[in-house]
Amino acid sequence: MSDKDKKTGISRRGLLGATAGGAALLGGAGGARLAMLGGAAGVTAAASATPAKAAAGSASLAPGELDEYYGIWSSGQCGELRVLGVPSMRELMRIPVFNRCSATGWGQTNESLKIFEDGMLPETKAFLNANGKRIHDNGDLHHPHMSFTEGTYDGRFIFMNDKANTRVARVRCDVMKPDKIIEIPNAKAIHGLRPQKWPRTGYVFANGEDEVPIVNDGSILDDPDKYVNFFTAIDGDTMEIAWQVMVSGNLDNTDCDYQGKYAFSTSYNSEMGMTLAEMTENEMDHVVIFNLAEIEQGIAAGDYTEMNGVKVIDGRKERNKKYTRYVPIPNSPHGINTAPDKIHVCVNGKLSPTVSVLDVRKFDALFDDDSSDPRSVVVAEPQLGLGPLHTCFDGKGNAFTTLFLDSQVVKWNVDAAIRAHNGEDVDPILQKEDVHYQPGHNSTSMGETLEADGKWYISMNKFSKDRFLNVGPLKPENEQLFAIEDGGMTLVHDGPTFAEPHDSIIVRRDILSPRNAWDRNDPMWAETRAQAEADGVDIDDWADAVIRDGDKVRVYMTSVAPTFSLEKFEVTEGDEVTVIVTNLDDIDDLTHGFCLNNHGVAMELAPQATASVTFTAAKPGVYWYYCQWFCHALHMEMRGRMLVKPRGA
Ligand code: RUQ
Ligand code: CUA
Repeated sequence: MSDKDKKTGISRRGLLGATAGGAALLGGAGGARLAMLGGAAGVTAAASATPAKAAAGSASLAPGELDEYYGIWSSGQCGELRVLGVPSMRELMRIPVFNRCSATGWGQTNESLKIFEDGMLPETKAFLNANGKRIHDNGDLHHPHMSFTEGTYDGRFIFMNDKANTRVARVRCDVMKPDKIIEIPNAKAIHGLRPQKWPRTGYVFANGEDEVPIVNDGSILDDPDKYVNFFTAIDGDTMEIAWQVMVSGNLDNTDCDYQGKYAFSTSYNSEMGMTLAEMTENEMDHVVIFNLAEIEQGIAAGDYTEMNGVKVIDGRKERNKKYTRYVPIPNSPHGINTAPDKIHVCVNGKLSPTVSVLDVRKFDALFDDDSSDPRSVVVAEPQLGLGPLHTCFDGKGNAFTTLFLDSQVVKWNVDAAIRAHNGEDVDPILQKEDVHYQPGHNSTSMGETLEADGKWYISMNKFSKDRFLNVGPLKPENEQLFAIEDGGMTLVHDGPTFAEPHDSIIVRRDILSPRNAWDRNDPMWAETRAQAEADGVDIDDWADAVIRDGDKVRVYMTSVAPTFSLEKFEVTEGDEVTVIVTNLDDIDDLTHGFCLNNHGVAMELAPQATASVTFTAAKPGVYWYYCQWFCHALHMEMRGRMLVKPRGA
């Protein structure tokens, strides 16, 4: 145990034992579940909704108590979104987005495949179809951010990037499922992503990280002059591309102001080099500032090139100082974070020990006079430590910056840094804390909004090394939660996570209120329901039907715990079979599933959902299907048979 652990003096077990946890367990969710299994299915779990009241600085909640915040987590190369409770750090949900999910059938159900396919570029779709593969079902999900209205989270959507396959997805906060997954044209490897904060989202800004030849048709490899990068603005309401800006340098992270005037991206490799040596040659890279009004006017005036159906503005360095300005920043800057004071933007130096503080009020002058010195917007550049990657804020004028190489977080005061920059003898650094180990992102509760409340700080650490039991060559990563409300930093949680706790936001719980059951007429099921109607099957009632349509068979059934409306059906070897199931149960947490033996088929059926899955009937025989989500005391009995008859028999 390290000194740090001893220092916290907070025992989670002690707190659990000292409260009325036992009573809460019986009267709360546990009790409701027992009652339901016994047949009293009308009991809901709502009785457990004791208001959360975590003592300041304590991460422990008694059983049945709810967290004060939703933590919205990315998962890096897992491609999914995760939901945690903060401060307990209990993992509440995994939401498959870019990945194929065995439990829910995401990436296999027709409804999810439609979302993947609707957002695919035509050439990707053609290529995948020609090669017998319907979708890319992996992703690298780095940056989840909620939609904003007037500078704070509005609980509508969560947007996120997929670096692996150049996509942006949107998750609906009412049902916590994706409804759009779009592939971005022209750009390659979407990395930084932020929704517009003011007046609302509005735009979702997305950075293309990897440069590509302007005409990327396989004829150009080693001609650096021909390579460019793309900054993309997506309309967050329609999820269509609004416009793109062609830039110089690899775009890394992005953020925007609280005025609705500018977006800005860090950029490494201003050299536009292809090898490591070439990429790190310059001492200075840059931040690109995008002037939103000028870009919109440029588009309206026709000052763009159309590339693959997108209006692209040329904002390359030294081409046109109307749309973009390039601010030199030392050295390969990475994270970029706007403070809740609405004024300051912190640019994290990565290979430089500095964070450069920009003042957004100085941006107008930069665009008004294109001979002005771009460095005039830098109002402080404190030396904080080695490997600064990301910064977040407490809403009280302080910033927290992760130091990757030092394995520390540094807490510092923005105003003091500005005064020091102006020659005053003050040290902006307030505190340094060790974290374990190599932190990348960090976040504070509500910290990227005007409602930053300075209560909790998360350090997302890339390495756990010796911190946990050895599980083989592949180690988990590590997350640490600090209580910061009293002005200090007290470690209250330290726990492993699977790849990769890349980034997170911490959202006050009153902002989100997801549904407990689907609306039968939700757009997610619209196409499937239309097919049922065309087939004359009323899936709103206890119904079953087997519709044969050439070699296609559509099998309809409904479910009420613990039965499917159809206990058996017959198809022929090689048929293309679509099974459509409506879960008629509308009780909280009464999810069924449909899983078919030896066909690689399974899907989730949450209350009131209608989901469907299509497969080819395998070799002749009897195949059992069953409900794979534990739903009832007779869950094991919730099953039926598919008979596959020999073709030609
Ligand atoms: S970037 S570790 Cu992909 Cu979020 Cu900074
Ligand atoms: Cu229905 Cu298990």
